[in-house]
Amino acid sequence: MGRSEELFERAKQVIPGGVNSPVRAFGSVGMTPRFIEKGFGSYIWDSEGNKYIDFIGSWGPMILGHQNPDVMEEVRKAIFDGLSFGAATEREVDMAELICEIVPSIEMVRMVNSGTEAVMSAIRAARGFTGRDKIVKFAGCYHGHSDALLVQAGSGLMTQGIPGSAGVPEGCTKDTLSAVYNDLDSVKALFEANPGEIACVIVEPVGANMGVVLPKEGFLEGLRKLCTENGAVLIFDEVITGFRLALDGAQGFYGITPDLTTFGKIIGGGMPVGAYGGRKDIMSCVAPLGPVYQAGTLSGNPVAMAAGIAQLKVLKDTPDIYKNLNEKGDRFFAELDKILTEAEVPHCLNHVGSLGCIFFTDKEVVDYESAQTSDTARFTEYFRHMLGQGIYIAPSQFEAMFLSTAHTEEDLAKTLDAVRGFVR
Ligand code: KE4
Repeated sequence: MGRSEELFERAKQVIPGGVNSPVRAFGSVGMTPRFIEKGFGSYIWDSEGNKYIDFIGSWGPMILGHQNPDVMEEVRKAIFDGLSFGAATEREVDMAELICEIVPSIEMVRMVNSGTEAVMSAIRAARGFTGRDKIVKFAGCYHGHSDALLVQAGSGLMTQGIPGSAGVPEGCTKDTLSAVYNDLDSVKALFEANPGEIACVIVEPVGANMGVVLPKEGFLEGLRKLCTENGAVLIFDEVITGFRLALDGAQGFYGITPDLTTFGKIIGGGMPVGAYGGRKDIMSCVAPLGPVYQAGTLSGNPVAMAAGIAQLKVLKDTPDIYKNLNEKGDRFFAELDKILTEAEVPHCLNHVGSLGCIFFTDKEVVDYESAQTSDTARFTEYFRHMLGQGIYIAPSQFEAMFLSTAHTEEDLAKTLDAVRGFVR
C-alpha cells in the first residue's frame, strides 16, 4: 500500500469520507486521492514524491502558481506580527480600498472566510435591502453549501426549490427558484409568476461548476435588464471568475455591472478568504451600519489579507498579465480541441481565458442538462490516463481546468502530448 492509501485509510477513520471537502475524495473517478505535500510554481508533489503539473491550483486561488515569491514574502512578514487579533487592522482597510479601486461596481465590501459565506451574506443583504424573500439561481451553478442554495439542480423551475441535500429543511429552499442557464425566458417566467417577490438573481457569469459553460450572447445583459425592471438585485458570483478572466473579473470581461458581487479563491492568495460587496445603498444595510446581521471571528484575518493583497497587487501591477494568461489559454485550449477533433473523439470543449473544460459528448454544452450528456466513464479513463502521465486535473467531469501564469510552454506541450497519448 502506498503512502496515499495509508493516509487515506487513516483519514477515513476520523474525517467523513477521509476529506475536508467531497470533491477531493476522487469519488467520481474511483481512485484513492493523491495526498499532496508541496506545491511550487505550476507543480505539486504527492506523498509518494510524484510530481504533477497542477491544473487545479486549489480550485482557482493559485492563479500565480504555488509559492509566488511576492505572496510568500508578505505572509512571512505578516505572521511575525501575530496571526489574529479579532480587531480592526490596517490591512483590512488596504484590502477593501484595493478591491474598490480594481472593481468599479464595488463601492463597499465586507471580508468573510469562504465563498459560501460570501454568497450566503450577499443573499441576506439582497433580501434585507429589498424586503423580499425569493431568490433565483440557475441549475448547474454552485454557490457554496448554504442551505438556501442547496436545491436539487434542475428542480424547482416555476415551483419551490426541492432540497438537494439531506439536512436542508424544505423551509430553507421553498423561496429558491431555479432557472435554466442561458435561457432568459425561464427567468422572465419566474419574474412574471412571482411579481414583486424576487429579492435577487444570483449567477455564475461563467458557469464553472457544471464543467465550464459560457454565457450566450445577450444572456448576462438580459439578466441585468430583468433585474433592473423588476427591482431585484443582480448578484454575480465571481468566486471563480473574479480576478481571473480580467482584473475586474467577468463583469469587466463581459462589460456588465452587477449590484453585488461575491468573491473567494484568488482574493485570498491561497488563504481562506471570501468577500461580498457592491452598491453602497445595499451594503449599507449590513451590520453594524444596518439591520442585516453578518459576522466572523477570522474575517479580514491579517495573514490572509497579506496574502490576498500581495496576489491582487501582482495581478494589478504586472503589465499585460491577463493578456498573456488569456492568450496562453486560447492557444492551449485551441490545440487541445484540435487534437480531439483530429482523433474524432466526440467532445465539446468550452473555454474562456484561463478556464476550460472538455465534455465527452457530441452535444454543444450550454447548460446543466446538456452538460449531463457527457460520458463520465470516458472522462474517468481520461482522468486516470492524465494522472498517470503526471498531469493533475480535476477528478470530476463537472469542474474546470485552471491555467496559471506559472504554467510554462513546456508544461502545456507535455500536457498536450499526454492527451495525444490518450486519444491514440
Ligand atoms: P467555498 O465556500 O468553497 O470557498 O466557495 C463556494 C463557491 C461559491 N461560488 C462558486 C462559483 C464556487 O465555485 C464555489 C466553490 N468552488 C468549488 C469548486 N468547484 C470548491 C471546491 C470544493 O468544493 O472543494
